[in-house]
Amino acid sequence: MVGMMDSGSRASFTEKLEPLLTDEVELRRHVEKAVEETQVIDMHTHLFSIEFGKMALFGIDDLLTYHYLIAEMFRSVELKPERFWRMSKREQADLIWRTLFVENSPLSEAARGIVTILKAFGLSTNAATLDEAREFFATQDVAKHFDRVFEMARVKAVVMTNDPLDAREAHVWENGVRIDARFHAALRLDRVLNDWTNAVPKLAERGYAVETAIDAKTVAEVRRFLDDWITRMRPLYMAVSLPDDFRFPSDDVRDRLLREAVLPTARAAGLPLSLMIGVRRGVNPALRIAGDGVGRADVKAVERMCAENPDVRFFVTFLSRENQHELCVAARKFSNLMPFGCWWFLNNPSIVAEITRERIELLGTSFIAQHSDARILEQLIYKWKHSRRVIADALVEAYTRLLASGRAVTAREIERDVARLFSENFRRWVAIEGAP
Ligand code: RAT
Ligand code: ZN
Repeated sequence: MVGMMDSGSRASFTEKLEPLLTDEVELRRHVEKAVEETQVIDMHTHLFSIEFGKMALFGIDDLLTYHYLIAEMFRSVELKPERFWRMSKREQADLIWRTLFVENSPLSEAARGIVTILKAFGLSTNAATLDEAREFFATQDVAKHFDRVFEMARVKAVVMTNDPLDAREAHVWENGVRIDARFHAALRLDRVLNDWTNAVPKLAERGYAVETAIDAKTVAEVRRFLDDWITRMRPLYMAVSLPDDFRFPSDDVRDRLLREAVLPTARAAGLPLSLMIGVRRGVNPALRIAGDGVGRADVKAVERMCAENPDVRFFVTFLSRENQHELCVAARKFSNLMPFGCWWFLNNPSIVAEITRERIELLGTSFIAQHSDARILEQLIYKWKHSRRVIADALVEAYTRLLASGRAVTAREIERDVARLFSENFRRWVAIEGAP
């Protein structure tokens, strides 16, 4: 209990009927409830809806062969990567289970995530084999299972990562298949912006007259490509992951494509651009998808981009812990910059706790607290459960400090704040149903 508050003798903007939460235990209870119950819009995942067929991953074998776990497995077993890649998915999952869950305690965040999922479905968390889990996932009605997972995770919508140059994916879009309304598209530009030489023949195959050397015609054709896919996918934003040495401005192809094709398209279509910065692809190529690393990047690149393009909105996340504070400061300077999520190697309780606290201290509630990056459906359960726990603690701490300074909040204010962090800050920036 922190002192007595002036609860309304003078005119107050907090509604008369809403009690001020002046008791710390009550305050915690309300924050935990709001964080627990508020539905999220998960603004960056690699999930696909059922309509995408085999690209929609779910079940124990996909969960265990998640690349975060593959990387961890290699630390505890003597096995050449080439041998691992020759194994079937089922064999890989068995090996990962044995290595990380039977022969070792699943203490890492990604391993504990599996435990959280198994527990959520009432499955054994310490079985010697995967028989029970396999039987469970194999006997679920897929559509009902998707609904159930969304409900369990309290996720109302997810944003996919959509690569128009992926033939399997393009096929679904081009056939005009009606996609589950909970799955929104994001137009991913990695191939075009990070691998232009290889993108050129792919674009040419699809009827776009582009050349490796960028000229006016090529720029116009890239814009036509983007426009066609915006019409087809109706993405909520365009996105790209960028290396740690990303600079802006810069004297390279990416800079020209950004300036002459991507940014003008973002402006014309009113689409935000999402920048995910600091990944070092293929640090250990033998590990394939599990072989990427991290590097500290230059936040000034984002500041310059935001300054030069005040009419474009940027969602930004950095992969390096060292860049987080600077990102918060940059966001204070540019209202067209929205920091989001604790990405990939940062999505661990200790780091989410730190980043969320520094964001609250510097930005209040004007950021997007988290995204899941889920690749396999049921990961929504663990990633959101774990994040909610840590975000709730950070908020309790912030409100308690505020209370000690002399300002109590109401339950409704807490709900409003959590809604901003979990969906509204995103919703306001994209053309999602219900957006202003
Ligand atoms: O977190 C991940 O799963 C990474 O492999 C990447 O996909 C990353 O999130 C990205 O979107 O590039
Ligand atoms: Zn991702």
